[in-house]
Amino acid sequence: MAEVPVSELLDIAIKASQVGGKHALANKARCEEYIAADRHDIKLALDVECQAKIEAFIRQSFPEHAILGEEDNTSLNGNRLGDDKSNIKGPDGYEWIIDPIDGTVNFSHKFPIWCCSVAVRRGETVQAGAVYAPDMNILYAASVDTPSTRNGEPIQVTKRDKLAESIILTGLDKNVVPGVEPLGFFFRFAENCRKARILGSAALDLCLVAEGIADGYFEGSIYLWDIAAAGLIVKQAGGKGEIIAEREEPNQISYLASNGLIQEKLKDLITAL
Ligand code: LIP
Repeated sequence: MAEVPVSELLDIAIKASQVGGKHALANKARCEEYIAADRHDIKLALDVECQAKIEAFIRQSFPEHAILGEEDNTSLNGNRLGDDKSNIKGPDGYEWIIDPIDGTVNFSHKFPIWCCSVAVRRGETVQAGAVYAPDMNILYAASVDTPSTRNGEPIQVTKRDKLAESIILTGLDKNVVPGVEPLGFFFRFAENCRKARILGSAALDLCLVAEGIADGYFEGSIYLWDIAAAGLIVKQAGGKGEIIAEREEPNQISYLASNGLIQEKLKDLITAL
């Protein structure tokens, strides 16, 4: 497969995240147009629409690349593995990874912490990624060749090395009964760190770590599309991100990221549970 300059991949990732994010923003009045809902999660018509817009945009430049998106299967809890939209994704093939609206529940309730995330990987390595938060007018981006930026300005993780002084972001996984596993982690962070917080968008949580606002992030069950772009943004801002475990569903993982200085201490906290 023809090699694409990383700068070109980054440019398309940024523009694609803006295509998706702007479509959601322009259609905010439709934020309660559900296509599926259960007690703790929803799926909006706009989730699916935004992904279709992003895919069409990427295909204009790279019709042969594979695409994996959260909305490949629109059920809430089904197998979300992307259907094979390209038959030429080999070990060196390119694959775009899309979360059209990360923080769908926030978006639907007009809570401004939501974003559109687009990454592209070659083999196992994410090459470029962009996270666009339209309500706050913030664009985070990074590539393997360039440092992370927020609205074009370079960003850096914090230099805090004490858990006791750190803010840790986490989330309540929609597939785990609230009150059991994720809250165990929340309590452990709350006990041992300055503050534990739950904001509702994993991609933005990670960007806050990259930007040097929060110090760490952990979620016991999250999907590849939530962390693909923002994980690179953390790394290129001087931090560390790693998959702690593969979970039951395809593309479902436990993911830990931090400024790097507290990574091992956080890992000890998590595994101590
Ligand atoms: C959501 C995350 C959130 C996490 C939820 C969910 P969605 O993504 O970003 O932080 O706790 O379980 O995965 O479904 O809004 O794209």
